[in-house]
Amino acid sequence: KYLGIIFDLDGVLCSTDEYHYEAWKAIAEEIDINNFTPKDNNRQRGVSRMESLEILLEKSERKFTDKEKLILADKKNQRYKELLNNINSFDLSDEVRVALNTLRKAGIKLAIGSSSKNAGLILERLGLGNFFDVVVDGNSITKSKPNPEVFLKAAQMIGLQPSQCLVVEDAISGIEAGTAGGFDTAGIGGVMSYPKTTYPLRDFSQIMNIVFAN
Ligand code: B16
Ligand code: MG
Repeated sequence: KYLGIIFDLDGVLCSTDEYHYEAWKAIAEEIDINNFTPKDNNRQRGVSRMESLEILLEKSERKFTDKEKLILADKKNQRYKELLNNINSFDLSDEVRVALNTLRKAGIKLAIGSSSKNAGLILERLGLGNFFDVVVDGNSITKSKPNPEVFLKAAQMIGLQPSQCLVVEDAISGIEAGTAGGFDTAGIGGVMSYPKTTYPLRDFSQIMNIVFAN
């Protein structure tokens, strides 16, 4: 049934989510928000950079102009990119590497569907620069998750219908996006027990069970 898999990047193939948190926290402190928590950061998973900033600014009394917001988002991205320099191919776990290679050998189409504008850079650093059949990221979409655009575009580019693809996600926004697009979803971490998640993934290698059993 599943001829293609569309992977979210941050929080699924690698844990850049921790770097996002650290970079946002630095921005929060700069504008005197001292109660920015991992829980707030969870709501930023899968949504665009500017929408993530709005989530952070909910904690501030101050109003910010559009220009100030762009400066803050840009600063966050600079800090985030510095942190991304820590990533190398050792950050790709053996479990993920084996699963990706096994699925590839079985002839399954493999795509990335990420909201991040840094997806290309992250894939390069992980040593996956040329691995995927298709990469759709924050640079090629107009609406970020929970809108299904990123996944629909990826499915179209690998030449499959949504019903033939599995979306693998770690974020509520991503499960919502997959569901809205007509995809079955596999949920990692916090979204394992989310009601709309089709398959909970206790570990990454379970993707192979799902794909080969269906
Ligand atoms: P950037 P994903 C998402 O990536 C992150 O989960 C989310 O926290 C971030 O705000 C978004 O990318 C935009 O990232 O600032 O690098 O463009 O999970 O969809 O791979
Ligand atoms: Mg994610």
